Amino acid sequence: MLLSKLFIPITKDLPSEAKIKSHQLMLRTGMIRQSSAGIYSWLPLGFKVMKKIETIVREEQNNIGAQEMLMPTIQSADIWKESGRYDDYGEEMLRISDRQKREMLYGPTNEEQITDIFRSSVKSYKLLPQIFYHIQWKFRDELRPRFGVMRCREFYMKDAYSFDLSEDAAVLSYNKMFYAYLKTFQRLGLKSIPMKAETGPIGGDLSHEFIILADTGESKIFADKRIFEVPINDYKDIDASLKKMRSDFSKFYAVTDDKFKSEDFDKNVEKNNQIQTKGIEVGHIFYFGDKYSKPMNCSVDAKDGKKVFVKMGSYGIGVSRLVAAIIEAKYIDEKMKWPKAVAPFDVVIIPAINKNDNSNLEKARKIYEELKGKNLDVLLDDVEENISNKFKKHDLLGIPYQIIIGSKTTKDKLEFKEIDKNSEMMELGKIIKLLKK
Ligand code: 5CA
Repeated sequence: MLLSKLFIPITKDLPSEAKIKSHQLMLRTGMIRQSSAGIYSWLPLGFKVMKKIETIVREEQNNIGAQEMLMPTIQSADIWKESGRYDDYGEEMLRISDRQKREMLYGPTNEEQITDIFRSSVKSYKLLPQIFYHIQWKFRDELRPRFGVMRCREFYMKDAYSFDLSEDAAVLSYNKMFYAYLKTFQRLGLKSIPMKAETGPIGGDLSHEFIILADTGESKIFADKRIFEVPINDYKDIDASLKKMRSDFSKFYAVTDDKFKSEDFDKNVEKNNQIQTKGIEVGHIFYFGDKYSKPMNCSVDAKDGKKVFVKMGSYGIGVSRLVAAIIEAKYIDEKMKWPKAVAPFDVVIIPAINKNDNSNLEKARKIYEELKGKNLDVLLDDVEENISNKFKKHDLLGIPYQIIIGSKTTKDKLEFKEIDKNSEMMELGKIIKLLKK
């Protein structure tokens, strides 16, 4: 992509409404634009990063056998009345009526809708277990939307739902998802910690929040610091090892403020292992048994012919929130630093362009074509602008690698720079190898 053709409306001014770094940087680099309170448009750069995150989320869901589908954003109020949540959900739910005066709503989550789909087509235990997921926009009329896409009203979520015959089987589905979450956040370059959590309006009694550390996080966390060292091994689909992995994490105390009791903290964690810090909730998983299947009469025939209400869990990842969360976790000073897996581009080529001499730009174009031919996602900064302004701009954009074409360039070596390191002179072949790694 040529920078001259790319729509990145970078602004110099610090947006006054933005209180945290990710919100400031996302506005300054034109990743998002507010359309009304807590509702954002995703401009090309922001959208590209979000799509890369979505792909990783999808791959890890597919990897544990979850099946992708797509449910609508607008739901009928009837199913929510059946589950009993229509009144309970309160003002966070955006209620709409259609031209026939039918009560509709913009879905804040999809437990009712998936239960309705499931009960109308699955009648036998033979079709269990099942895990479905979709990646879809949600709307929650938050009282105080804030911090940009971190806590907004319209947001993009991966939500998955599991259906099992027994509680034991359901816990296995829960463990699979627990593992998929750890893997997903690891691939995104994040260290996530599963913490025991309250279930809130989703319900149930088994729940974990996945938190990443960041000073600006809204969740207060209290943990045994050894939980940060628990390894995430590659588990095959074996029940026992998944169970072991969850129990490896469970050995160490880690809770958010709503579950925190100082006497428990002191009893379970030695003073020198205690940490109190802040984090961002990027995912949340729940097991709630028959909370929805019972009132919505979603049952299957078991082997002995008896009707059994299916045991369900639900599992969310804030895909749009992750864009901001990654910035919060990674930025250094004023500089954005995208992990390679989700960076908007693999590398940017920055030629020093002089009004009377096109030779650097010509060289840069050749390298650009060569890198594109190697399937790299390359940005060429072909804008005629002072080189120091260019560097400032690219510090802001945070593309992990830069190739600088200027006075240091020789016949066979180019100036190559990893974003927060010193540059070194390198042959193009070696650069390509490094970028492809
Ligand atoms: N039904 C369950 C699981 S599918 C559920 O809705 N869980 S949740 O309420 O915890 O949301 C899942 C994830 O969505 C959260 O972990 C968070 O990352 C993201 N999220 C929730 N509310 C918002 C919001 N207002 N703005 C941005 N992201 C949000």
